[in-house]
Amino acid sequence: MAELKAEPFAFPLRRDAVALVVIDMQRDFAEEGGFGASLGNDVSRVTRIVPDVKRLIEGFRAAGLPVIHTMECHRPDLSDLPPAKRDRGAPALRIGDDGPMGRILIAGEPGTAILPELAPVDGEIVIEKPGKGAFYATPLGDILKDKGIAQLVFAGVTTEVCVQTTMREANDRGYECLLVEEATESYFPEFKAAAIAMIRAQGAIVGWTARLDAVLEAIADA
Ligand code: C5J
Repeated sequence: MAELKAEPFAFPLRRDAVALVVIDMQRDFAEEGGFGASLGNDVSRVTRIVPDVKRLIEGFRAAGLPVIHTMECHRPDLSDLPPAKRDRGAPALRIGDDGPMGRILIAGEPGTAILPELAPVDGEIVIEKPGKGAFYATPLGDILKDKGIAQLVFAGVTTEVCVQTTMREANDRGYECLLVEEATESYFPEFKAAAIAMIRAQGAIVGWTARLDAVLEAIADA
């Protein structure tokens, strides 16, 4: 076991049982014309974390540790899209509509793809998820069990929606969870700060948070 400097106290890193989960680093959340922009958000906030997410992914790959990617997306026939999700709010484009990067948040469309700089390499698992949490209606739980994974390091977007939802799902399932602060982002800086505070409050009630350099150092040494 290696000690990783984290908040609210050191994370007991287990090299034999840790995986990185990169949540929804998709064009639809990071580029003009996608889902995030259609909701009126400043997507440049997401683009800015790409170099740090890349460093994290490359650190895990160099250490020979598993990297799992998720994508929020729906079937082309929308059979996994609850009307309550499609109808919510007043976006310029709804899920399933035709946009400049293809149909919004539909599996296989160009806009739904993971950003090319962060694209999965051969052998990495990609989870397509219809919900905000990555455990709901996906094989993620079974895959982690098969691989003997007990600790999850998280990156991706958005901090308070899909990242935090997945961390809470994982925490309830018994995983030790850690969020890398520079490798996650929200369209709302105050929501990112609040999510980080909520996660590590009350003695890591949802999990730990740590700086990118501390994570890279610990996984290289482990
Ligand atoms: C959202 C996500 N925010 N990946 N999705 O709708 O956080």
